[in-house]
Amino acid sequence: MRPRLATLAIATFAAVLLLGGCGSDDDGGSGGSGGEGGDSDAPVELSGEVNDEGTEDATGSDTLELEAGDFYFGPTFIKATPGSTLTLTVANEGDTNHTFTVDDQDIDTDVEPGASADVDVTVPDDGNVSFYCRFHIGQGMQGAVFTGSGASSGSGGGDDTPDTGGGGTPGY
Ligand SMILES: [Cu+2]
Repeated sequence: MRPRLATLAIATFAAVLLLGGCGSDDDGGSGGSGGEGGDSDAPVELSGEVNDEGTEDATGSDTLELEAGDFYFGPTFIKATPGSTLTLTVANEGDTNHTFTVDDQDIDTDVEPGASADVDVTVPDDGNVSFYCRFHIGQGMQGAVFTGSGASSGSGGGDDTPDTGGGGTPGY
């Protein structure tokens, strides 16, 4: 019996030490989720692969020609007037069928090679609308209409303007 008791005591002591040891230093930062596809140029972050053929500013216009190729949309990102309707003429310049598809707006238009089709995209007040080709989204054939509010307004507010207004009297 004696040896066992001693062992137990030691074990308990060790356990206390262990608990005490790791209690305080909580390893904080799960730092840097990193994430995928870090194309920081793109005005809209789309999930998955994106063949970026550039951005076009269509604000001030309500029509735009959109080239659908093998396998991309050009321009890939379209800046549009918030709350407007933008008519895109989707022209298939490629050798295979493509679609212009917007899930939220029930748009799903097939465009054969050499053909073109008009689609009306409702531009939200802010945020963006992503579109894709049903056949080739997995090959990066997608893009987005965006309004500019929200997207890419990252900087802001770094100014160290000294706080004026402190009149001096630390009045209590
Ligand atoms: Cu396609």
